[in-house]
Amino acid sequence: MSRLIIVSNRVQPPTGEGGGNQGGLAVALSAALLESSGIWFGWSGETTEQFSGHINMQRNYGVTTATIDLEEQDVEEYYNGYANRTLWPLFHYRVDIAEFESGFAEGYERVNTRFAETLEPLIEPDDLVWVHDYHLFPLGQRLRERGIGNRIGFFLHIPWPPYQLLLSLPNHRQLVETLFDYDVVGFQTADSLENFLEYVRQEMGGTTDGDGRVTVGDRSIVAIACPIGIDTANFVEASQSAGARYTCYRMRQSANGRDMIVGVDRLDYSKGLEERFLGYERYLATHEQQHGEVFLLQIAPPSRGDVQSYQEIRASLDALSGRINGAFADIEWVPIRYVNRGYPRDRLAGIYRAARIGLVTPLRDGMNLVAKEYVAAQDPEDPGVLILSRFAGAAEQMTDALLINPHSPEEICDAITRALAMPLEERIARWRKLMDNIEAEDVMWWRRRFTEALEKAPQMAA
Ligand code: GDG
Repeated sequence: MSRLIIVSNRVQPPTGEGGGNQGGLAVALSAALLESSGIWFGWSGETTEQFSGHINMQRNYGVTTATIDLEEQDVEEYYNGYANRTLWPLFHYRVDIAEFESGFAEGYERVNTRFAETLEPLIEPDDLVWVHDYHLFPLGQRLRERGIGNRIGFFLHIPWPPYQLLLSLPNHRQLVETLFDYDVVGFQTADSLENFLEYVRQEMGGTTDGDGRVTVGDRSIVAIACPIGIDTANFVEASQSAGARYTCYRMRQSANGRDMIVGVDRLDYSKGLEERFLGYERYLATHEQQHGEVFLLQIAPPSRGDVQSYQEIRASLDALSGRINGAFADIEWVPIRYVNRGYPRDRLAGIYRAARIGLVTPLRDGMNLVAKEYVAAQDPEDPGVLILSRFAGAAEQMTDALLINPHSPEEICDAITRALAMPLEERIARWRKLMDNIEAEDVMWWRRRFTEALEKAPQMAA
């Protein structure tokens, strides 16, 4: 087995709590690194006055991490700028809020070059290099320029936008060309893969064959749809832990016989939180007899607070939840419990299990792991119902959820009505099918599928 080098913007080494507080992705990647004695390389999250290229190597529970500090200007232009104010909105179809500043693009190029410069000496001839996500599109190209001939793969965690939308990005072609320095490029869904291929055919005159080979000029890569899963066994275990059971019990006590609907999301405009609140408001407005019988618990830990659009969505949700609670609450019942903080994984699992409905309404999402975690945490004998946006990547696999258009308050309202009335037999039948998929295509399956494709790829000459 080749040694694996994983590169991502941030690095999440194991914490030694049996994966208890580590996300599924980190658990899966750590397992792969342990097996292959690999290295996880990325930004430390810290800033330094002047970039030195100093690598901080650490070993945590058998996993080696290598991190570098960046300058404040790097963080502003590369991370807050190009990654999160240009690419993130555009790739989530929000060209209306994407910002196109040339300074951001320069910072993005500079940091990718810095990553390549510092990473290069760590790479040995037989290593597989696996680059993650939109922060690092050009990294493969920067490594090739330094003579790295190893197999290098790239996986995109967010959606790939439709061809016409991508044209609004200045220098879009330059960005897409960087993907042709990888051997394997993975997308979350068939839909994203098709959008990518459409761009390649229309804009680059490329050709595709039935085996996933994509050719432009003299360069061929393999492009695959490879949907990420969760660490299902670990999450099921977490949902049966003492912490989860206690949290579930406490939630049910505090629900006091009311049905709970749960939403868990990073506070991000792509997650459709406003639309969710509006759909629930519609439900309350049209189901007066249900007042006092149901409530929505929305957990939304803040993220990317330095970026203005994130400050705006936060203010807007504060106002909306206040308005809805003001309009409908009475002295013994509050329709929305809106919580701006995160919880440990086992407690989260207990909260999912206590909820009659998992309400997941992104306007666009690469995958959405919360939908999968909600299903994994359910009691098989009395499972809740997943309501899922058809615009989440997860909807391609999770066709037994109640699929809705999150832009329509009516569809959200009708799905809540249907879920609350759904007979046990139907709930079990739907849950079983969802669970079968989550068990079969878990995060280890995803990781194997990608690394096997990468191992099979013909090695290019340096
Ligand atoms: C990107 C893509 C893709 C949330 N609150 C708490 C908490 N979380 C955890 C969830 C879940 C993770 O964060 C969120 O994952 P998502 O998939 O829902 O969304 P993104 O953060 O946007 O992730 C996405 C993913 O990458 C993987 O490829 O699915 O489409 O956007 O695991 O549980 N975890 C804990 N406490 C919280 O309060 N412990």
